[in-house]
Amino acid sequence: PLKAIIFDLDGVITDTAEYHFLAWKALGEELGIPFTREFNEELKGISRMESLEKILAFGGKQNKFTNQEKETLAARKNSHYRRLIEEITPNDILPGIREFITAIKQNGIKIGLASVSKNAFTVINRLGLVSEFDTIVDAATIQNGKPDPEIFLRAAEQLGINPGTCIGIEDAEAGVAAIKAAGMFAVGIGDENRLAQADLIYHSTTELRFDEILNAFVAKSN
Ligand code: G16
Ligand code: MG
Repeated sequence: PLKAIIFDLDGVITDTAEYHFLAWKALGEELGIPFTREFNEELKGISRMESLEKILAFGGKQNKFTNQEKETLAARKNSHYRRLIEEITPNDILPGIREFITAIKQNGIKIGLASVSKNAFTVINRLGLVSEFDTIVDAATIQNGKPDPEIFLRAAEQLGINPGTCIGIEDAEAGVAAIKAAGMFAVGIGDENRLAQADLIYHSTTELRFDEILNAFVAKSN
């Protein structure tokens, strides 16, 4: 039986995926590395340092910086990102998410957060959603970013339940891969080609329907 729904944050609950994009794009411009939205898709759900490595490799500059310089570059991106998230209010919760959370709770299902962002708590707090979550995984305690299943497995462990009783919701290819590797049912939000590994795909958060997702979960478990 279904016991919990575990959410990704950026791009699912709120559009901070856009802010990560803008902050990395600004850093890319400073470094002379042109940045496209298409390339940005590969960064979604990927940790800060790994994202920087991918960007440097994309620009052919992977060997141009010392580790200390890389730390400085990552910190610069983060301060830009933090300026952008200061403006977040509860109005920035993506459409359909509040109703979806209400439906989950009415059905007695637990809610978890599995974001690899070290800024996740700040964002959830600014959205006014902290009390909605039964568990929030602290990204600082995670060794391996998505697509490794660690963060989803940790969320299930913190809830004291089996991963097979969980549904994960993600907008990133790496995130859907992490959910599947954790042995959970995956709901993807976005492009069906990119998220083909998901068990159920919606184009946008407005389409999320608890009953439909539950039926698909039950059908797959049988
Ligand atoms: C998020 C984003 C990534 C970001 C990562 C680390 O993960 O999708 O773009 O690089 O967190 O964020 P920070 O630099 O704030 O620690 P998720 O898991 O919420 O999609
Ligand atoms: Mg995401």
